[in-house]
Amino acid sequence: MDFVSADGSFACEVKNTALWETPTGDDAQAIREAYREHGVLVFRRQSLSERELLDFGRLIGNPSIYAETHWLSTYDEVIILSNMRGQDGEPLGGLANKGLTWHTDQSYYAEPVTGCFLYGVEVPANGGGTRWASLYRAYETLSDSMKNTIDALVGTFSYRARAGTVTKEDDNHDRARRIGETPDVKHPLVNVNPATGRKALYIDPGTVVGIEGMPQDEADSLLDELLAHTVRPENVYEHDWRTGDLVLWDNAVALHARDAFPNEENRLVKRMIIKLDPAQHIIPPVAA
Ligand SMILES: O=C(O)CCC(=O)C(=O)O
Repeated sequence: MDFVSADGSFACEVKNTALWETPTGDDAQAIREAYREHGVLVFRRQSLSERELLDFGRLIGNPSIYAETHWLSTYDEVIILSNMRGQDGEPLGGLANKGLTWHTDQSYYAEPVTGCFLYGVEVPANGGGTRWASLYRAYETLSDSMKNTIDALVGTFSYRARAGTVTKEDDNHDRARRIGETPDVKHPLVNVNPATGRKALYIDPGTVVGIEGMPQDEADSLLDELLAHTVRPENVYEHDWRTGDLVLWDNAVALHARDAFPNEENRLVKRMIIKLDPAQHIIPPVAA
């Protein structure tokens, strides 16, 4: 196995792997460490059944069940994101427009499941790429005075804000119930990796609706400034999907966004969320 920078970015590409044979021993450990260190790992051109995807997921953490159960694939842990429809005309999976803007997953929960896999099964020739921005690098490249300003700040993370207006279609998929069951939660805007001591920014545009003790207009402009700093091109990895690509990321240390693609093109990716080891990874804590 070789670990190299993906496209000169912070993300790490793991070369010379055949993940259908689940890595063991030193190889497994090297993958876990690279994942912890870089936050985004790229494996090009794999050929994985859902069973093999799940087995690889278990090497990284505990594959978990996603809230959107109507997007399920064969295994409860694997969901389908797609614009395609089956022979019965029904959608094969979900494709949220909200994915088009920078975000991180599950920040609105008290205990977010932070690991995530995307596996490309059918990908468009044009568009439909995915971008990641490192929240470690974002923090590390802030000025000392900005670090001092934000080190102890706490944000309010809101599922209601993230979910937006509940439409009738969403209602059918239980979104209104989920909004009711997911109260706003407070997380620090800066978290520390328990194993390495490395600090990462924790922002989620569209979900963080305020900062404790700060007037709304100041909070809004600080959050805008932090986002602009985070997604500067030198801090972003842009993945141009090819069939069989697998990308793993840690939602506590990276933002992501999908690019649009033409309606007439097909895109189907399989997604799995993974509960990560709290001794090795940042699990955003609830702020007191
Ligand atoms: O489909 C993609 O490329 C990104 C999906 C996404 O935004 C997500 O899984 O949260």
